[in-house]
Amino acid sequence: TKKKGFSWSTYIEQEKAIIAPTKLFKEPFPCSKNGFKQGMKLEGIDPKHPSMFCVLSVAETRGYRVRLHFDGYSECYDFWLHGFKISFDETKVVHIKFLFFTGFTSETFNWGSYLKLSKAQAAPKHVFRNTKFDSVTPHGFRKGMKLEAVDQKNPMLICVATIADVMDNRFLVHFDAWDDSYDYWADPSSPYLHPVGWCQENGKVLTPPNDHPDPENFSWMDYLNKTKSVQVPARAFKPRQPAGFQVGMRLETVDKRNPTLIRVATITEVDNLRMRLHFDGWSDEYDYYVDDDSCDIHPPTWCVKTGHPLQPPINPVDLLVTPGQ
Ligand code: MLY
Repeated sequence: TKKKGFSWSTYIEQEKAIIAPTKLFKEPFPCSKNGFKQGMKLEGIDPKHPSMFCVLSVAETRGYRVRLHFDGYSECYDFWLHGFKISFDETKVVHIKFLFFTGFTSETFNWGSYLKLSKAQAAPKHVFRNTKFDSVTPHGFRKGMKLEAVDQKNPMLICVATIADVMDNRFLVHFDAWDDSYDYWADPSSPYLHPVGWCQENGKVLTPPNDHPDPENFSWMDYLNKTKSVQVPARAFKPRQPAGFQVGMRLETVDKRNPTLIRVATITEVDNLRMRLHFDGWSDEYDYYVDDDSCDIHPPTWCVKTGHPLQPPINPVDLLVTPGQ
């Protein structure tokens, strides 16, 4: 028998389910075409090492998604992004820290000669999201300022942190006296950031800098004095509210284990700003948690509208092997 294409309307009717309303998604449907083409080169942040800006090539495009490759590295580090998530700032060339092809170091690297040498085209400016749009409101986060931040690699920990870099409306959070592998980019709406003194006020344990001589008796006042630094002003923090997703809503979501694929999923738990996603028809062991502003979740029909394949739900019955066959 020939398989028919997946249809959201049929599926919803059959399952008596509800779809997640488009308005709940941070970036619902792109309003322009994806302009990235295979082979184009650009600068980007390494998602596994966010303090590093790297030279990338577009390896593949799928509808509005782009697979990016680190020049000079194995394909196993490739990662997927949405076209409109890729921002651009030409002044950031100076940030390239991590180059690995013969002939260049981060000091001698020069886009002009690199493009000539590799006979490649730079991704033109107009295909990037206009980051200036995001940077209209000035905010109180400045380089060197201190704050209390959740370590996203160890989410139970709230730690002493510093703003290490600022780019448009985003800034890099670094944990004091730790290496930069825990760094991450955030904006003022992040729920993971708090002003100095927040832990104490809220009865939470604050993890002091890794090299603190007397971790039991950490004092912000002494530390700010000693490091001659100031805190991020409390008014600069603008933590976002839950988007309003509810248990049972259906959506399209990237399969974490195989990010090439987007699947039909159901929200099975909502906990403030986080939710648990279940892939329809699959075992619970593949469920995973996302923030409700994740760029890996999309409203139903996103794939068909942006020209990306959608993996339909599997019928658990299809997985059972009939004895004797
Ligand atoms: N010992 C653990 C936790 C490290 C926490 C680092 N944070 C505070 C930046 C580890 O090494 O993974």
